[in-house]
Amino acid sequence: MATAVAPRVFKNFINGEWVESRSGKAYENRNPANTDELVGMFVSSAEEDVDAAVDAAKEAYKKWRLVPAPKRAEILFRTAELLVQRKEQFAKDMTREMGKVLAEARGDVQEAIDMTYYMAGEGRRLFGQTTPSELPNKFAMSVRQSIGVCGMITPWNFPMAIPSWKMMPALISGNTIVLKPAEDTPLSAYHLVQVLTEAGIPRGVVNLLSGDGPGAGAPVSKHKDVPVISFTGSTAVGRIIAMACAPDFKHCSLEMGGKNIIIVMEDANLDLAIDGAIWGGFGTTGQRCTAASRVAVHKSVYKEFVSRFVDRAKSLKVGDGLDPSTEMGPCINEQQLNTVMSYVEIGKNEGAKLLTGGNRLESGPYAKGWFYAPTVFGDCTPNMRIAQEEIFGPVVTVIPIDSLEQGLDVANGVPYGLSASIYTRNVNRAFQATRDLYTGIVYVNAPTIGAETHLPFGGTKQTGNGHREAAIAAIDFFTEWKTIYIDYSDKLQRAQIDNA
Ligand code: UN1
Repeated sequence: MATAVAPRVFKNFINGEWVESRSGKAYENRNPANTDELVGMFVSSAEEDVDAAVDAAKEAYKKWRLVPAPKRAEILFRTAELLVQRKEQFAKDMTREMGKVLAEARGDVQEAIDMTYYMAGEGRRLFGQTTPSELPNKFAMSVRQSIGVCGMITPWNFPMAIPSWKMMPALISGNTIVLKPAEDTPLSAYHLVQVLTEAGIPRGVVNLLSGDGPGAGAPVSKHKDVPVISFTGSTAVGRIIAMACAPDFKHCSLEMGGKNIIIVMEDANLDLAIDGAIWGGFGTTGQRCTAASRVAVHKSVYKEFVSRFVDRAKSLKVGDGLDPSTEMGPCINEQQLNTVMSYVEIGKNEGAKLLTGGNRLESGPYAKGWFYAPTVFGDCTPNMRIAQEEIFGPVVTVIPIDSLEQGLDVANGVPYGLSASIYTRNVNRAFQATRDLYTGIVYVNAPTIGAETHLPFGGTKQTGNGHREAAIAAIDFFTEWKTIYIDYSDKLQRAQIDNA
């Protein structure tokens, strides 16, 4: 569809100014529910833009690290307040560029608000330790120190929440930022940066570059003046980033794939478990790294669970996320839709039983978007590819199990370890599961999604590399410990020797 007026071009934000990319190139950001709708043009950044952003962040760091943390916090408080004021507009823009339903987009903005207030509160804490020295007349303490320029590469599925998870702890700790948001969802990052600017973030402290991974993300991850990289995205890209960081021993936090599970025991409240499996499996069109893409169901309730779960999946209303009656939006783009379609073929070929869905939605209101029907495979075995690999779409595999022990084996028998859940009314089983599920997050009688910002977020195995986001764990990543000893004895005191 031709547009009468030239579309708006959203620029990079470098050293406190909105600037063109050096190449002058830009790309289209389109609505995944209606590709006729152009959300905006965004500049395509390359290495020279990255260099300019890093230079600005490096210069700004000299002053920002010395601003008292409670003062830095004031800017974050104002940012959170502006986000509250603009929540509705930002949520609508997010739905337009990402496709998630409006209620979820509001939740995404809310998650950024929560994180921003939380980290603002840290401005008057950032606790270290004081502890007695083993020697007389000697004082010992540890303090957190900032590190420098932090490169952030963020995904499209939580276009504002995830940038906030990285930016707010980095900022409160005294670091400066170069943010490269996903190519599909730069507008939400743009809004977040705009609000930080209005709240008074000093020039150069936050820099934003739009563009694709190879063009703009890779040069950030390799840049010699960027000692910290925080990435959320696929395990395949995470591996490339880790390798880019390795030669310089950059601090590197990776949040990657998941193949999360809901275990439904025979004593579960089935109504609750079905609600949870629908929300966990099809919320955000299954495009969460925490999505419940597997459900393991005890054989004694398997038949009933499956028939009711499939009925619910069938009745989900798919459509444009701005329509209040829509329950599930489109896939983010054509490539993601193709991935979903190819996994559905894989599932059929490996003998899984397709119980509903399995097709693209293309007619009528779906003609201009990347829509796919909510899909359920039953009678799956734990080693099928559709039960092992992350699909990142509206596809749930249901696996029958005989016992809790088998459920736990199935749960742990994947390369990922982000989130897991158990539905049971037996407290002993619930506790056993929380102990034996080897994941970063465990839920009891709740689905695999819905993490809160003041608790650590992340996973084991190929989901992560040992770091956690959110909570104080995020501060741990964006600071380094400095241990300080002050000897006021006026003589040489030798630890481990003079006190023996
Ligand atoms: C993600 O899927 O990348 O717990 C993040 C949740 C959300 C965050 C998900 N609060 O599902």
